[in-house]
Formats: sequence, structure tokens, C-alpha cells
Amino acid sequence: MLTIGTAGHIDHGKSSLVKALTSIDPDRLPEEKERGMTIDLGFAWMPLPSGDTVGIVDVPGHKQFIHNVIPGLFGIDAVLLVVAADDGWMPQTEEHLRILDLLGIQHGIIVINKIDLAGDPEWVSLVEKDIISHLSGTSLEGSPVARVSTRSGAGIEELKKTIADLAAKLAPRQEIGKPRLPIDRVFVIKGSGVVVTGTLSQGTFSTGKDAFIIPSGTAAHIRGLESYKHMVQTAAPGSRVAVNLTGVKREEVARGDIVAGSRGYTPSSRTVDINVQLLASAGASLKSMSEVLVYLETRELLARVALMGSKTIKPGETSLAQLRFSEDVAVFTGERFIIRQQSPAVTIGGGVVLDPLASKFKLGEIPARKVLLERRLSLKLEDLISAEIEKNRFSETGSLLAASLFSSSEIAAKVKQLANQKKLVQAGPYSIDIRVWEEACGKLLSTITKEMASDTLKHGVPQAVLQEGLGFPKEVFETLVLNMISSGKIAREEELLTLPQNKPVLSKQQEALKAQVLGLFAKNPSSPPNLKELSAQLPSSQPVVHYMIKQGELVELPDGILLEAKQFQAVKEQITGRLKENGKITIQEINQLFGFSRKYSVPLLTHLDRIGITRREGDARVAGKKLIQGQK
Ligand SMILES: Nc1nc2c(ncn2[C@@H]2O[C@H](COP(=O)(O)OP(=O)(O)O)[C@@H](O)[C@H]2O)c(=O)[nH]1
Ligand SMILES: [Mg+2]
Repeated sequence: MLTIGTAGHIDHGKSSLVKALTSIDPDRLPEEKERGMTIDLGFAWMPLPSGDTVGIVDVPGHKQFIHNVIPGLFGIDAVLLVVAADDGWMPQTEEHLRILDLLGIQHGIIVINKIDLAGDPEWVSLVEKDIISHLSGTSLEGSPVARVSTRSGAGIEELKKTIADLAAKLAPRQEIGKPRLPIDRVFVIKGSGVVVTGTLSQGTFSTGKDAFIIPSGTAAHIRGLESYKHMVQTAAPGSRVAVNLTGVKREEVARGDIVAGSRGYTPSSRTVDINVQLLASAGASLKSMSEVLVYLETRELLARVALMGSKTIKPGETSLAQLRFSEDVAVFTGERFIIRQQSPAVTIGGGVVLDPLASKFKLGEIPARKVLLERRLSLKLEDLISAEIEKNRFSETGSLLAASLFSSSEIAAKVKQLANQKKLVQAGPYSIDIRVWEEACGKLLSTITKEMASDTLKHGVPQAVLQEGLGFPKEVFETLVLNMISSGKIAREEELLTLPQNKPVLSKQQEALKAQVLGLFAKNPSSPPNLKELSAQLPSSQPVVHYMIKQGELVELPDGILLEAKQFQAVKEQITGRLKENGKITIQEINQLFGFSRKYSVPLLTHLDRIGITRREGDARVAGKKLIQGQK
């Protein structure tokens, strides 16, 4: 579906032209009829020989109503730029052309109207020549020219054919699954309720579906859809639609709001990074932090323009900058906008949204920020993805560039391609910048290496500590770890990460400590030192003792009781033997056998119970599960 708009100076015959083409009078307001002038947007449509319908948005030409013109020109596929033959190029023709150029409207037909008043065709040719010179260097350069008179009807049929030819040439509107209807009118129909109108973009709407009003987030329901005076079940992108909404009140919606099919692709922010262009015709330089009126789709918003890296830009110059709004604004990357100054009220420039979810920049951040924004300038998906994940370090792939003019499947496919080309890494639901990934690999390895070197008895570094150090979510960290394990760079021991083939070794000093520890055990077989006593007697022996436990040279029992492994083994065997002989053993017997006090025998039996050698029965111990199984 296509929508075309009119543009041009007041009284040059835009509304008359729409009427001549469609037999619909776009001036619908009583005040418009009375004053004979378009004040607000008008709408009409005409059938094409192809069977399609083309919608027409008629804009006012008076400079006083330019705030109504811009919302009308947003979202059009092509324009009919009307110039009256008797008047020629006028200030509003110029301003409208500037706006069309800033919005990037590439297609149009130049309509020289009122040729009945021009007298001789020579004059019309002069007017045409002048128009062509004005179009030079703009998005409409090279557009076809039609000569008509809406009064006599001359040239109208030919113009209809030119429109049909243009429509056939234009690519159909993109369906990216992110339907949005920037509202240009709201009214109430008795018995139906709230109706909003606009040009549907980037997706389809269907009757019965849910919708959301952005920015308020109010949930609504699409009760009915009308396109070109026909009730439709589904409305296609690019078509003019009237949507009958339930669930919202009249005062909850206004021009400028957006009806969206989901909240998922309409994140909003108060700061939006842009590339801004100051028109050569702007009367003065643009100072950083100036307050301007921003026209975005059908919205009109006040914002400050924070220029990046310069205090002012001169007419004709462009700059990376940031729009700072006083409210949350939902926009898409790649969307164009217009800026006007408030007084005197003139269009001074426009630009394109590069990052709709920006944050206020600090002076020191400007150089790095500019690098990423310059990359976004191409508006190519690959560049946008790489700038986006470089900015965030990693992003959830599912919501990556949600607020952009690309479908989620296009984005997913491109992410996959970039991952195959090793330009980014996919880890679980996240996409990670390749440099961030490589840096993290390096940092992980160097942290582990450093920690291990600082203490040769260390078995590894806790994963949680390493994950926190990298600031990664669990899935990203886990993917990184698995990747490094499979490439043999690191190894995992339970919750610790270590170097492959890492064998804790004792230093000479520690070997000496170990000998001292063993000496204490040999000296006191019936009352060996526990953990606490060891660290009191041999300060700094703790890592050595833990190493010995881990190596199986010492056995740790409850309450910090320690036994030398070979002693424990002997004790275990003797108890096992007793149980086989007598069927049971008591604490008293154990104390007698080994010279232990309860301080040792109780933890010993607790441990043996735990490992299934013994089982408590009354005051005695009998054979445990493990022991019985071993006997069978
Ligand atoms: N003589 C003549 N007058 C025209 C023609 N087209 C429009 N007009 C008159 O020009 C005036 C302005 O037309 P309108 O369509 O309202 O202009 P708009 O402001 O551009 O929408 C009206 O009085 C029209 O009747 C034309 O082709 N020839
Ligand atoms: Mg008009």
C-alpha cells in the first residue's frame, strides 16, 4: 500500500489537485471551508489501474500550520510538490522541499498547477526551469514534471498515469513485524468509541488483536479497522488506517502517540543520539544545548541539542549530537526527524536517529561515543549490530536492535552470520563483542595464572569470583569457561577454575612445615593435634595442612579432629574386624583399643557412621550399610 502527500505554497492548488484526482474534498473542517484554506491534514485516496489504492495526505500550505505539515509528510512514499504557474517558487515551496529532503523522501512528481493562468507555455517552461534548479542536490532531483490545471482539468488524466507509473516503480512497504501507527487524528464515533488514524508502518494490524498506546503503555484492543472507507480485517503497512480502539478513553490518546502491536519493540529513552544537519538556509549557527522543537513522526517535542565535540555548528554543517527530551520517547534507529526553532518559527534542520537508547554523555566519553555513532551512520544492519554490542559489551540477542527498521529474523540471521565470521560470539541468549570476548579470555587466564602463582598450594580460583570480576551474566561466563576448557587453556575442579595439569607443590619451607606437622602426629598417636591446635602451634601451617587433607595424607573428622591417613586406615580396619567378630563395638572399647578420649572417638564414629562403616544402635555401634554390602 502506498501513501503520497502533497506539498507546496499556500493557494497553489494542493487541495484542488487532490479533489481533481480523487473527487474527495480533503478540506473537511468547517473552519477550512469557511476560510477556503487547509488548516489540518486532509485525507483522500484513489484507485490505481493495478487494483491497488493509493492514499493521499493533503497538507496545509500556510506557514502558520507547518506543525501540521510535518506529521503529514512523515511516512509518505512519494510527494506531489505543487507549484502554481502564475506564482512560481515561493517560501513555503522551499520550506516544504527542505523538509522532504531532510526526511529523505526520494520519490515525487512536480506538479505545475494553474497553467490556465500562465498564458503562454514559454512562461511555464521558465517556471519549470526555475523549479528544476531549486531541486538540484535534493532528494527530489530528477523527479518527473506534470503541467495541470485543476480548474480546466488539463493534464489531470496524464498526471494520474504518472502517479500509476510511479506507484508501480516503488517497492512495496516493508513488513518487519513491528506495526506502528503514529497517530495523526483522534476522534470519537458515537456507538463505536475512540478512533485514531494514521499511516500504518512496519507491520500489519488485524481486528481483534491487542495494541498498546506508546508512550503511556496503555493496553487497548483493535475492535475495527477501516482503510479508504472500507472495513478491513487486516491493514497492510503503508496504508492509511482508522483504528477503532477499545480499552482507552478519548483523553488517553493524542496526535503524536503511537499505536503499537507490542511493547517489545518500543523501548523509550529521554536521550537519543543523532546525526544533525543544520540547513544552509538557517539564519544562524546552532549552539550546543539550544532548545528546539523536534518533529518525529506525528510528534512535536521540545528537546535540547547537545552537540558532540563542538560548541556550535554553522548553517550547512552536520554534527553528531544528542537530543535530550524531558520525557521518554520511543523512536527507531534510522528514523528521520525535523527540527525547528521556536522563534522565529522556522525549520532549521533535521537528521537521523542513530541510537534511540542513549545515555547522557560526559566530555571524556565523546571520542569513544563518536567512533560508535560514526559506524552507525551507514545504517547498515551489520554496523548497527556491531556498534550496539560494542556499546553494551554484550546484549540479549532476542531484543538486540528491537527499536530498528529491521525484522527480528533479519537481525537473528545477521548475528549468526557475524558469529560464523568470528566478528561476535553467541553465548546462550547473549551476543558478545569479539574484543570484549577476547579480552575476557585473556583476563580470566591471567587472573587464574596470577592467583595460582601467588600460592603454589592453591587448587584453583572460585568461579563466582572470576565471574564477578568479568561482570558477565552466568550464561556468558559458562560459555567462556567451556570454550577455554575445550581449547585446553584452563581446567575445572568442581567450583574452582585452575590451570590444566595444575599440581599444587610445596615449597622447601612448606616441606619443612609438613615434616613438623607429621612429627606432632607421630608423637601423639592417641591425642593428635586438631586444626585449631595445629595453627596455634605451627602458625602458617594451615595451607600445608589443607594441602595434606586434599592429598589424602591427613583425614579430617568432625569438630576439626585430624588423624594421619595411615592411622585412620588402621583404626578403621581394627573396628571393622571387631564388628565382624562381635557384631558390635562401644565407645569405651574404642577408647581402650586406641587410647582415645571421647574428644576423638565421638567424631571418629560420627565419621564412620557417615561413610557407612558403622551404624548406631543403642549405646553401641553395629556394622553399617557399606560394611554389610562389602561382606556380601
Ligand atoms: N485558475 C485556477 N485556479 C485554481 C487552480 N487550482 C486551484 N485554484 C484556486 O486556487 C485557490 C487555492 O486552491 P487550494 O486548492 O485551496 O490551494 P492550497 O492552499 O494549495 O490547498 C482556490 O481558490 C482554487 O479554486 C487552477 O488550476 N486554476
Ligand atoms: Mg489546501
